Amino acid sequence: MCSSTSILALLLGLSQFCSAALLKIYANAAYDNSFGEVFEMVPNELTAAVGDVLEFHFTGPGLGVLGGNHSVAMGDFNSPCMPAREGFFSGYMGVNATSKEADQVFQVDVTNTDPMVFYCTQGRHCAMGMYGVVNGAGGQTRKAYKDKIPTTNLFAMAPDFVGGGTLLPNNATNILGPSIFDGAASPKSLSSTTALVFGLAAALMIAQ
Ligand SMILES: *[C@@H]1O[C@H](CO)[C@@H](O)[C@H](O)[C@H]1NC(C)=O
Ligand SMILES: *[C@@H]1O[C@H](CO)[C@@H](O)[C@H](O)[C@H]1NC(C)=O
Ligand SMILES: *[C@@H]1O[C@H](CO)[C@@H](O)[C@H](O)[C@H]1NC(C)=O
Ligand SMILES: [Cu+2]
Repeated sequence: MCSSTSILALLLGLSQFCSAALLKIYANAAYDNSFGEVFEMVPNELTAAVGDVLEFHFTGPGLGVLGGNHSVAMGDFNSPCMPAREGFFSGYMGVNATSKEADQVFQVDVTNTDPMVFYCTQGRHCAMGMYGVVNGAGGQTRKAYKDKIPTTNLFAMAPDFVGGGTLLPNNATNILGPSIFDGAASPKSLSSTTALVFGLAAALMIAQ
């Protein structure tokens, strides 16, 4: 229930307590010293209420460098890295190498609290970890989805439409999504050392 008009809420200045939440999710490519290349959604498990908005950001080292081109689509719990029959798709978003984000974000309205899975349709990013679940429950959790992904060689499929959400100009710059590979570690940013290592690794990959 909304409690914004309660005296306590007013006293505490919690006028936003009952307004819809804007939940930012980062489709992020990163380099982790332990795991190597990391393709992730941050966060990859979240709870959302009807009226909330999911705002997808596409982040990483930038276009032209490994992993700088992402998307988000609603998935199907029964077919990993394949689109839901009716869902949403952002289209492909190149990461701006200066801002480390794509120049647009994709907002999706939460209209129910059913479990919902989302993933990046680019290449093998989904199979490599770039997926997440909203309101996971029962047999429809991130873990259950993960267990259905056969190998890291699975190529994702994209919907044949762009829609189900709204593309907006992105006003954020220099936000590198925090890395929590597979939900294991606590959020962290790339240190400059890690970024340097990544840059070298990326340069090597491009050179190959
Ligand atoms: C981004 O990826 C899509 C799908 O692989 C591709 O069609 C598109 O050309 C890529 N965009 C850029 C700018 O490389
Ligand atoms: C990339 O980001 C920079 C810094 O925010 C911005 O000035 C520039 O216009 C962006 N590039 C494009 C193509 O939008
Ligand atoms: C960015 O700023 C513009 C201009 O104020 C606004 O129209 C747009 O909605 C903003 N984008 C987001 C994601 O809030
Ligand atoms: Cu991706």
